[in-house]
Amino acid sequence: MSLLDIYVLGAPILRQETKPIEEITDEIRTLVDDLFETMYAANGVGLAAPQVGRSERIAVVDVDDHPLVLINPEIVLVEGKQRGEEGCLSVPDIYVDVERARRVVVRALDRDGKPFEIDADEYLARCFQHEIDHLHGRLFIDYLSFVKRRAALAKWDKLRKGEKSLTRKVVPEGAGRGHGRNSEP
Ligand code: K1U
Ligand code: ZN
Repeated sequence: MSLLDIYVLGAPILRQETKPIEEITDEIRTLVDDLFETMYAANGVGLAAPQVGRSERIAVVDVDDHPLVLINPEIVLVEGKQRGEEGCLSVPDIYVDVERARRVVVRALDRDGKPFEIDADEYLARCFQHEIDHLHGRLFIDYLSFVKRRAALAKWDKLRKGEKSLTRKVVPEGAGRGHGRNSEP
């Protein structure tokens, strides 16, 4: 398994449509394993293939110690609304309130290519919507009003301090401070 670099806001791959998976090969299973390893090391609850520079329609999610692989996922039912805070491993240290559906039903293939459906609400539903958006080139900041989006982008530019690289290395726990809400100042 490998720890992959994460592409950050500004990388064209984050705005591209992904390609559906036709066949689950060993290469796809390796990508799934690498996505999990990278997501856990980055303290995330989800990660989608474009975030590691790949164009396959695959995401992984782990909310409450329940790892899930989503291959070619589709949202087949949406219901209600919820508002809550979101972060993104491709836009580290920016947290904003986003309105999402409260409940979604997602249809996908698992890592063996077996179809399944999952009915999710609240935080898991939010996570699915965030990850499936990544697979269609959408980012959480796209849901902000003009003013809030401009403020988020100004903060991002300030945090970047002229950094040119469109990828970031994930520093595993214990090897550095890392990113995230609970990181030390
Ligand atoms: O796709 C990603 O960028 C991962 C992202 C998913 C996500 C976060 C919050 C709401 C919906 C979807 C993250 O995991 S960012 C990390 C984060 O904000 C977080 C990590 C652990 C617990 C709570 C939040
Ligand atoms: Zn994200």
